[in-house]
Amino acid sequence: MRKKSAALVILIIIILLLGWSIYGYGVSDHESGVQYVIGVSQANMRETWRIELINQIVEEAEKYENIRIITTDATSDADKQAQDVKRLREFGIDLLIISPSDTSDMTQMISDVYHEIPVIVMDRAIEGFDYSLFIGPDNALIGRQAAKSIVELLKGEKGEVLELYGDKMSRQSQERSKGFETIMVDYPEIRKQVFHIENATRDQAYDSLCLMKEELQKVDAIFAYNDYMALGAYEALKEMGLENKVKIVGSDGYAGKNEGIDLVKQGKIEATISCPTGGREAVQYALNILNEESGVPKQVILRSHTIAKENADDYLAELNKEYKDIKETITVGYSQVGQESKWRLANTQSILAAAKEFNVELLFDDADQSQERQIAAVREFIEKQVDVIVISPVVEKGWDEVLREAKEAGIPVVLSDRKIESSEDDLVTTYIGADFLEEGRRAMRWIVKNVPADQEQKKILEIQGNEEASPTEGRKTGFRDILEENPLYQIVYSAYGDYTYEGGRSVIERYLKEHDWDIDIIFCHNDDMALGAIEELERFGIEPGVNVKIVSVDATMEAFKAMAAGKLNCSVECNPLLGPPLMKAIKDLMSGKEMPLRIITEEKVYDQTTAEDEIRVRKY
Ligand code: GYE
Repeated sequence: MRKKSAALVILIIIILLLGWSIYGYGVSDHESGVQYVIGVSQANMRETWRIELINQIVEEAEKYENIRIITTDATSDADKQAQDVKRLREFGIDLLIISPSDTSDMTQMISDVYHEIPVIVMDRAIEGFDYSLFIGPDNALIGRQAAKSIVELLKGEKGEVLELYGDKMSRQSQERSKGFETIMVDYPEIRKQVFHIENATRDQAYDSLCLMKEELQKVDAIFAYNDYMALGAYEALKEMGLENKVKIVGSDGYAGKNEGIDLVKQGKIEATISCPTGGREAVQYALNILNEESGVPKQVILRSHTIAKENADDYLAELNKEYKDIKETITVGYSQVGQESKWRLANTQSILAAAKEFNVELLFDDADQSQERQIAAVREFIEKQVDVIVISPVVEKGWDEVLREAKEAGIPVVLSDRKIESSEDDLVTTYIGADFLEEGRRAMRWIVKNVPADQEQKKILEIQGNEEASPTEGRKTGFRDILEENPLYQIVYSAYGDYTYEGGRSVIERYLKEHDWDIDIIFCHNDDMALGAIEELERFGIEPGVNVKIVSVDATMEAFKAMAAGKLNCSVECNPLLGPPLMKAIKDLMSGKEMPLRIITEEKVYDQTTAEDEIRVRKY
């Protein structure tokens, strides 16, 4: 009897404690002025970069009295991570930051949460775009940087390289390996072999290499996917007296005793490739989202650096430096593509307005779609020693020479809206703009869903933007990614319309001169060309939007009006309002903040079902 009553008393105490902890949590925080509760779901607290991520989030959150952080550790168990998220939701969190488990696809679980509260996904991108913001490194770039470092160590000659790879499931490792391969493929004399270290720990690397004494006699360099495996490898090599023969490159590049930077300074490894976690940025963007500030991007891709003995101290100084006071007036040289489309006019307007709002002195040059004019403008900006140069490059190629001149002049270059192709990873500081590949995919996904092929071939006419422009290349490729999966659709004619109204009109005119009309769908790389095509179709008595379905990109006001009139069927958004995020990035750059590699804007897909409502709220 006594035992029973003791057990009952203990049970009551547990229930009271549990009740207090949940209730008490709510009450005490409410009184302490906590405005937002942010849940952080971490896949495990075993991998160092995941521990570093949580540390950075907690450290940054401590600067803000109005937020409370609750962290969970799924101990590498995907089912537990789903349970953790469920419990965090039951706590009533206002926003979720999640670093997904590598071992399972969390897309659906994250999508369900995203439809109720904002979600920031860290490091490992999930399928699709059902989240508020993705922050992570460019793992392919990390692989390329590691490969360049090893090629330099081997002087580009022949050699044996051992890749110490994390577990096979890790998307981070897969992307690094692909990046590593894109460089190594140019050095056939440097042979490489991959070795999987299941949990990617220092001890497992040490134990594995101690069993490979014979193989290691032939190895000249090791790329370890984190600095802990790099240290384990070093210790094994030292045991065998091979530490001076085999060169090691690691990754993560954290500061602190026996972390990557310290290992470089001790001479145990030759270099480490930094892999920023984005923890600080996650807290800052979480506040932007919770405060409903405009201009929050869809993706922030973080920059990584190669840290070797010669730059380790400078890199540490950079990490620990205080942000500089921003100059009274920042001077920016901006080279704009031209005035070819309504999108461009809205883009220019946004840049000019934001420059005023951010008190930036803007030297603005309109290149009228001429790269030659743009290069001349950049040289003028260098001459005038502006603080920052911004280019919206009319085409992707032919920029290295003038960008090297800007680099030599010590002037950072930011790309706005369009991208370039460059053989060097460090000529551009940051890219702010859209994901053109995804825009092309969205256009074709809409077609598959809304223009069913029903067992008969659907013929597509494509009107492309200007040749060799990054949006043209991206949209063309992305559209074809999905087209290939749907063989009942076929592009039967494709031509350039240069993103202008007249360009779109003349493509239709030319097609009608050479063919009887037999097109089911027109895909235009922007609205202006779609509107020009619509005019020409009507001239020939072909009912746009009915006899032929028309899909375009940009989602400008004119497109919504055409959709509301039934003449255009869909427009994939490409946000031109880059002024605010661009000027914010420039201010951050001038204050000495580390700039992301890419800032990708948030975009949606619109069609006739919502056109009328959208017209009332569109800003451009
Ligand atoms: O789609 C088009 C403009 O570079 C994304 O250029 C921009 C494209 C946009 O002319 O309208």
